[in-house]
Amino acid sequence: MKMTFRWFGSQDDSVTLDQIKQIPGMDGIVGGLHDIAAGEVWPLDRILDLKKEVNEKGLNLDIIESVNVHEDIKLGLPTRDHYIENYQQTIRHLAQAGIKVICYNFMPVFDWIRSDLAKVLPDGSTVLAYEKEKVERVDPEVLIRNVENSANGFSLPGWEPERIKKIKRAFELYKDVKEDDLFEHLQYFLKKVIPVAEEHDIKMAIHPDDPPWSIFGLPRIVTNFQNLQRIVNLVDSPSNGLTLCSGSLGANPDNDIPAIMRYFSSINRIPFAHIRNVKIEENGDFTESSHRSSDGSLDIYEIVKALHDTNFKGYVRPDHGRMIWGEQARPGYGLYDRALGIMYLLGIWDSLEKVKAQKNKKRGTLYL
Ligand SMILES: [Mn+2]
Repeated sequence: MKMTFRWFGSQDDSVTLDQIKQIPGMDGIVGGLHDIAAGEVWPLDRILDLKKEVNEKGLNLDIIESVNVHEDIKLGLPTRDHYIENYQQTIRHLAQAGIKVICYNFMPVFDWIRSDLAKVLPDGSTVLAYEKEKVERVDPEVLIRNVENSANGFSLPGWEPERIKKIKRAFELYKDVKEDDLFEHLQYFLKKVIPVAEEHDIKMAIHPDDPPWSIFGLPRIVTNFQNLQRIVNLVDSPSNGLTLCSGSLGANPDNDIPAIMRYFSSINRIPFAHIRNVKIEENGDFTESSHRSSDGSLDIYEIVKALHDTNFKGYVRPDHGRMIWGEQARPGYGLYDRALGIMYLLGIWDSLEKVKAQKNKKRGTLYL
């Protein structure tokens, strides 16, 4: 397991590479070029500049999150081929810079959705939260404005202004797109990009929908075990993998996250995992709690153990964190709570390693 940390670049992140470097066990950065619109080719020189900046601090840049998929590809429009060719070219450029994993998602119109980016918990920390009733009642455009206004001056990943502008038109276009259509459009995309990824030894890793259910009547397919299995089978290749995100899938209590982790890790389809906890309420609302198992609804120990038991060699990052100790940062992406999350994850991992070593030693002495 290699530990990583998402970083939005020196111009758009309150956290510095020097700070990240000091977190114990840190392997590298999960980076991206966030100003490039979905569908455009990522210029090689910009990728190399980012890599150089990160490498100079002694950190790796092996993962990109995300190369966004143009809406026309998700919609299956005739114009998609042009955007798919651009995507293939971006994969080639990323390969030239030594990138190993590309995270992406296939959510129509919206990326992740929350009703509140700074809900105050009893201990004074603030967290991203989702209140079902609020989201279901709100006009999507009002929701967007609220999200933009409470981002502490940072742009939010996945909420690119140019995509959001076209929102009304997008809703119309999706009117007749059902879940099966979306699977078909994903397969069309994967059939064209996976061979390019394979050729360049890159793993494509789809991120689950967040939350993992339909929002505003839009179809969503990266939501549960059955659908994940269907997705990895759309194109049977080690390059067709998952960014298995415990918090996204875990917002639905029907998803057994340790079992999902165990299965897809055992078939080697998790190049990248996001690990965070969520606390689910009776009515389906949820908040993003600290990583500690007892603070949320997910058993983080069992999730890490599932990876450990299956000899997981991929990348992990703490996903979002709470905002604590007065930090001002992009919601979910402060330094302190994510660093605490890492120490919890590494504490579990190291304990499991120790137990394994002791077991092996005992087994060894039997034959002496
Ligand atoms: Mn995630």
